[in-house]
Amino acid sequence: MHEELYKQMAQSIIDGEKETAVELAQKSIELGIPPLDAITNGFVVGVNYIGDLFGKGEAFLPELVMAGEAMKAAVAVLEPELLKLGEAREMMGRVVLATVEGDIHEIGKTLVGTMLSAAGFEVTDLGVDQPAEKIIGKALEIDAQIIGLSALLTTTMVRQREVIEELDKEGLRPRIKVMVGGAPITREWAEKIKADGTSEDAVGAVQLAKKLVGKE
Ligand code: B1M
Repeated sequence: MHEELYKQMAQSIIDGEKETAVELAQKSIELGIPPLDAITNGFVVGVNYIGDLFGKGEAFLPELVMAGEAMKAAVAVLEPELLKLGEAREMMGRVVLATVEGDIHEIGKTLVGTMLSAAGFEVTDLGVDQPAEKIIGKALEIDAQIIGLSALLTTTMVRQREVIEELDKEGLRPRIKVMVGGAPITREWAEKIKADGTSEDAVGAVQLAKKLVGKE
């Protein structure tokens, strides 16, 4: 079902057609397609495809940028729908979310933040390229139970470890738990840097966050 629409969604990202991507996102809402299905079966397929081509040197930075912009715009249309799905009745906990220093990938991190909000977490999203001090400072300021760190580059994933080491140095764990994620992040990496957990996607991130605050 909706295979044709999903294909068009993927293609709109591959072509970097922001307006088309937005229209298709709106169409999926009208058709009653679950927003996360539209994202994962449609738009993500396109962004992964262009990412692979870029990795192989068969697509170039401007194409990656345009695909990223189109993806961001489509997800922004679907975000309110994702939030509506939340049947949160109680406050689950406070989360500070950020993409680590040196890394400007934001789409997956924002999606994780939206899903956490829908599940009842109070999310402070600091955005991208955030240094450890700022992330930890904000977590202390709002008395967060969880810090969520996203990294999409093999060169920036080490920054996740820096945040954890800094928290350890300050004696702030286990009071503040750390969850890590992003395309290059594996369970082995999470264990190696002594994170409290990782997940492959936004749905898993919500399950993990609930577990970390003891509200599974
Ligand atoms: Co970039 N980029 N990029 N990029 N980019 C990748 C990551 C890359 C794999 C592409 C490739 O070469 N195949 C590659 C990294 C290679 C590597 O490190 N091994 C790469 C590169 C090289 C670069 C630049 C260095 C390119 C250059 O300038 N030469 C540059 C880096 C700039 C910087 O950060 N300093 C760069 C720039 C960009 C754009 C700005 C053009 C754009 C980002 C736009 C934006 O975010 N506003 C972009 C994009 C779009 C991508 C790809 C194609 C797609 C990323 C994305 O949005 N995916 C990506 C290839 C790929 O990943 N397939 C690529 C969709 C999103 C929903 O998924 O972010 O994985 P994702 O998030 C998922 C999960 O990972 C997880 O849940 C999310 C939802 O399911 N998750 C978490 C994420 N964070 C989590 C946190 C959690 C838990 C789960 O807990 C806290």
